[in-house]
Amino acid sequence: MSIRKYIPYSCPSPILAMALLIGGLFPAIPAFATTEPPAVIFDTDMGSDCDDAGAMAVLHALADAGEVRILGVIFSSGRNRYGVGTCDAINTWYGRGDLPLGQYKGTDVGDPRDHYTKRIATDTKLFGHDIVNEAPDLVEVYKKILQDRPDHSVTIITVGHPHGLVHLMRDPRGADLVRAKVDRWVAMGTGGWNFQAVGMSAYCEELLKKWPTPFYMSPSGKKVKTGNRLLPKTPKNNPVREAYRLWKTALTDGRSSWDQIAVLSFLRPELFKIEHHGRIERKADGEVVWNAKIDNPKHHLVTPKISTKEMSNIIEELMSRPPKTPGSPGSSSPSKE
Ligand SMILES: [Ca+2]
Repeated sequence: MSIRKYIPYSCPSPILAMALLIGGLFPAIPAFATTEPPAVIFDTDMGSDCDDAGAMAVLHALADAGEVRILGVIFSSGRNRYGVGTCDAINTWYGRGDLPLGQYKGTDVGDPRDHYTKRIATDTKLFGHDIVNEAPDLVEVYKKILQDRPDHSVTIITVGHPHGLVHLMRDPRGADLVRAKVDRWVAMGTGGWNFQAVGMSAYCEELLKKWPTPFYMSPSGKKVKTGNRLLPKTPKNNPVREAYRLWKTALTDGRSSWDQIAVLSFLRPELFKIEHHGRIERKADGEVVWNAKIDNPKHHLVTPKISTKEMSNIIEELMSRPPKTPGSPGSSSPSKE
């Protein structure tokens, strides 16, 4: 349990830095910050690609290892109701079926294509979960989670279209809570999809302009293929395995790992390099890019510093770990495929 592991990127405050320094120099003195893993709200567009399921598996595996505490899961797509049920199935698989779940109630943002979530979400018998396609409004869930947390202690990780953060900031109480409770926002993005496509472009400028906390962008993952080596050997009622089985040929050929890398960029910072000078900006054509020439002190770019193969091995292993406390019936029965 290293101090570094519990201070991803940077120390959130001078007081905390001093406490950790003292704790490091004099191990007999307890450093309070080392006893609590970082707390994360995970915001996903589960359904149009399978790396969201892989990222949730990585997050749960790290939670099982005591490296993170998951506070809740937000499903951001308004055009596919079953993503939220798939999030519940995955939470249930890892013994966290009672985690708060939020859902976008509008229909203006989201990928209508669904490769796997309806089949997983509606099969409550196989996966043992209880939410199919309905959860409370995401702004209310964000606020409920944030209001009970210590100041500047929560990290929001978005691996889908982050318009929920705009709705949260438009809510006066939500904006106050973001300023008080959120330490940073980590986003999978740049390029066109998450910040531009399927309705997100209407929110992008407002989000980049108004978001008040440090913002870490993770753009990497296309060449890092996972889901086809160890994941197929996990039980058939593992909903993460099922997401990869149903998403084209991901379970046999693997799939890019953008969303898993965004999770690791926060929780395994030793694997990444961070550029601090630059800013995330939206070009006239809507594309979101990193501009290294102009600095926004709150903006940071995070990219892997290990090889594609090393990253792939780390993610595959994390995605395929058995749950520490399985919550789904029959989860210990091995797959025969
Ligand atoms: Ca995604």
